[in-house]
Amino acid sequence: MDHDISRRTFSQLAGLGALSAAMPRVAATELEDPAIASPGRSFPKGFLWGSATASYQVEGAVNEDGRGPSIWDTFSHTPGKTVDGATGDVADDHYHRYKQDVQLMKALGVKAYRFSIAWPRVFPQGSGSPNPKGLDFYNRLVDELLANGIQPFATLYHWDLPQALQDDGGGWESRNTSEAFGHYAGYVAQHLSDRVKHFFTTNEFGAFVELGYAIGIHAPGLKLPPGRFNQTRHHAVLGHGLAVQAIRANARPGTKVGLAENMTICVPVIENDAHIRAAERATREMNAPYMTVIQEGRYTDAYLERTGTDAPKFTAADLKVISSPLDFVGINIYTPTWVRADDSPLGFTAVPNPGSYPHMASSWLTIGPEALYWGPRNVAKIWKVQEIYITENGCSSSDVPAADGIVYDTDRVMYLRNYLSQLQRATADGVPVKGYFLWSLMDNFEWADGYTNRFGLHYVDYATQKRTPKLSASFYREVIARNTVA
Ligand code: PNW
Repeated sequence: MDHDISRRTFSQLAGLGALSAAMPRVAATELEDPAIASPGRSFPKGFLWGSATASYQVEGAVNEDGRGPSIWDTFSHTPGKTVDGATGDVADDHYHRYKQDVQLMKALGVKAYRFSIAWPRVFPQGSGSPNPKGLDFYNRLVDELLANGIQPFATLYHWDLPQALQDDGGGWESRNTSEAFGHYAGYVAQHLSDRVKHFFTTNEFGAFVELGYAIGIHAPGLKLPPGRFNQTRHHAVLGHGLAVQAIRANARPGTKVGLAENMTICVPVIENDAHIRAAERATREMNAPYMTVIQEGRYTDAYLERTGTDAPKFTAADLKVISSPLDFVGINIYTPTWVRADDSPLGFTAVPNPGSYPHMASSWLTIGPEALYWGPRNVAKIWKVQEIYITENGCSSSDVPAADGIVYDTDRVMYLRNYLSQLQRATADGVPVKGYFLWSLMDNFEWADGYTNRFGLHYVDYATQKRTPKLSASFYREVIARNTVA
């Protein structure tokens, strides 16, 4: 009888406990050490591990210290717009508990924290007089982070537009908002850049413009006709460019600026030359209204043809502002878009997911670890970007605390391990990814989904505001400590 079969038969008869007691131990050096300390799974020295949140999703304290209303206050308080009528009025009460939350980060071992600044705290009306008490919260937060050895990475716009700007001219539909954004960005850079060395202008054009102004499921809840919508897209990227210029004009030397964009991540269906080239072509075309115009300073011919008489109106000067050079690019990556080569004029087709395609708790969050390889790889290849951060990656899970109070989110650990393996592959291939921000530090207000979809490494009991680390927090702590896929 084969030796291995005899072991299995023995284990069936005797049970695993008896097996482990009876069988000779395999030498640790043969099996365990290579798996644990495998240099092939390590990240480059100095790789920056971080976590991320956003103001309206965690802060609460919406009426404190002179904060003005944002479009998300208005939208979430409108009946029927969020699951269970949830709002960010309290959220994680991070505004008052930020010191405790910095300790959560410290326990994880993260060296960087990506947070966002609420525009209506700093300029309650969007423009005009600043509110120093609003900015003070971020002064306190930044000081607390630095005192704990954590680098602050600040996002200037994570969707909480001052309501006054929406009321006056339709928010991002109006060029006034782009200009007000530039002004606000310059003001913040002037006051924080002595300590904040990395700024992101906007978070996810591909979400706030599309979902807010065309699909209507995010604030301000509009479904604009195509011409007005494409003009809104244009004003959003223009706002980004004005902010880049204002930060450069007002910040201390050495301050770096970029953006955090949820690009469509085009992944070749098969890793061969034809499909890899198709995914590169698709990356430019499928991101034409945002990342491509920012990188190339022009809208692609196909985008202008596709939009026809509804194309945005713009000047050459606008394009120059929009494509102001950046120091780094942040990419938020959750899901892949599978792409194949074909004979169409553009030479690619996006392949729809079959009905059986797996997803995490949020139905949009389809699984494809390869996105974390091809996303940064294509950005580096196509636009010669030298410094890339993964500014968001993570997933929702139907987290339920076990009897011992811990959430054993094995599905999130599975998701993260597989995605990080592909990110490690990218760094090993020389793709210049410098850091990774896991979304999210803790469960929080998940926009229209309210508090139903949890993305945190820490479970938040919203009745008590107690934070409890999940299994995934232990996993991430180990990844960081060993700088390898654990
Ligand atoms: C991002 N989609 O949003 C945001 O930057 C975060 O604020 C958010 O909490 C996180 O991802 C998780 O959702 C997205 O429908 C929202 O494809 C929706 C989509 C993608 C990203």
